[in-house]
Amino acid sequence: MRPSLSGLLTGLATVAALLLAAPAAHAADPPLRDLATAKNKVIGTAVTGSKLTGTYGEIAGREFNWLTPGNAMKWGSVEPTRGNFNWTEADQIVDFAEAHDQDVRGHTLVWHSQNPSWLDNGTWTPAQLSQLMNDHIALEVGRYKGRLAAWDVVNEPFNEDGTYRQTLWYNGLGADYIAQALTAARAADPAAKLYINDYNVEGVNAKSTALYNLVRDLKARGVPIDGVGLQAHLILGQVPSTLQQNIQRFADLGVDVAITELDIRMQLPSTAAKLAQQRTEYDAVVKACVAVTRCTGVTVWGFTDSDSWIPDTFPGQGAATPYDENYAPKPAYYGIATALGGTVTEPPVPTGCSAAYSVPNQWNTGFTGQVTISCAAGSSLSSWRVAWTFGAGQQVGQAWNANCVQTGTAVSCSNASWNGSVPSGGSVSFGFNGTWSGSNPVPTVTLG
Ligand code: 9MR
Repeated sequence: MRPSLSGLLTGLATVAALLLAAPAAHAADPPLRDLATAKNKVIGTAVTGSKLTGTYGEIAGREFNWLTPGNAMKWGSVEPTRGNFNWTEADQIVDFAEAHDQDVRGHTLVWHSQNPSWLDNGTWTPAQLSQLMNDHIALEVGRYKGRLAAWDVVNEPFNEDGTYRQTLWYNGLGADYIAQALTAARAADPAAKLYINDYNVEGVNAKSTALYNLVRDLKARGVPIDGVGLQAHLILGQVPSTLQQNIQRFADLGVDVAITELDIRMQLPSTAAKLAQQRTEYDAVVKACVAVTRCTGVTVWGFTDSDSWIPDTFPGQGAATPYDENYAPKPAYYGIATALGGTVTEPPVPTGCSAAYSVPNQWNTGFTGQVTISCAAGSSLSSWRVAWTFGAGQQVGQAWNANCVQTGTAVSCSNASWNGSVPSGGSVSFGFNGTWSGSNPVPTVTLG
């Protein structure tokens, strides 16, 4: 179907607006990791190993100087059946980190969740349990000895009221499993910083006070404990007012503090107002860490909304991370940047329609490209064409949801018969397979 003349004119008008308002292809300059380093802090993200390529890998490497494997180092991932190990994803992440001059936080050794079923379902005497735990720590920490900066040795040991969580470990070994685990980890890698990590311990409350008392007692006994991880899975509008005070009281015990899993979730759909509030709250959390010398830094639990655990676990909620699903930095990104002392040039509030290019997947000589055409409130399109130049020899192959042609280095993709219309506040995506060699830089796309 051919677009109508009036549709074309609307399209042209919105494209003209886009040219004035298109967000910068790259976020802040300098990247977050440089800002953090200047403040003597680190900025990290949880990552999925298989995604560390294309745009995801580019952002993870450029913006962050710490990585935490989101799942790859958990017991259930590395030893799914007893005695059979799978280190593929964990190794991939550690290799990526070393290639990008990043540190790695190992996550996590002793937890009640994501254990292999052979472990959860086994019947163990205390002696066997202790042996299993110590062997696991010796093996996993030993494997990465000298390569990891820190380990979340014990994860989530407390209930909300500050009592110990009844777990495989607590029920079998008593509260002393924590001291045992820390001691085993220190023996396996004396250089790694050893942490206890928990959630809902960001403010001063019963749970964080239990953690505080535990750390104080472990220190008094000479048990190796270097730090406390405050996960910080927060809800929009509910950042604890005592966050900085709480960080400070742990620091005063003589341990480091890290914010290890920051995200700030909201009820969907996200709106400009909610995203602005989220920015303020990201800024406040990072500032609370910057304000305390022994707060080492902040790790976000996934940097893009497309790699966040929130929508699966809390249906109807999401938009919790600093980048949107198409890898565009959100206001929250600028909140982090400014809290780290950056003076960022922010893109203007989007108006009109724009096109964003990303590489969701890349392998040997092939890749998948994705382009999303989005219209801000008040603008719409009835047909579209996106063009770019492939400057590094890339070649478009099969496309879906668009008709693409490449002439020399010039690529032009126009809407399919069914997706020319992009409503106000809506978006349309298309994808293609391509080939590359040498490098595969992201081109600048124009919507026209
Ligand atoms: O991000 C992780 C997600 O992919 C897993 O499905 C989930 C299972 O519990 O674990 C997530 O990470 C958790 C982290 O390991 C410990 N703190 C809470 C995190 C969110 O559940």
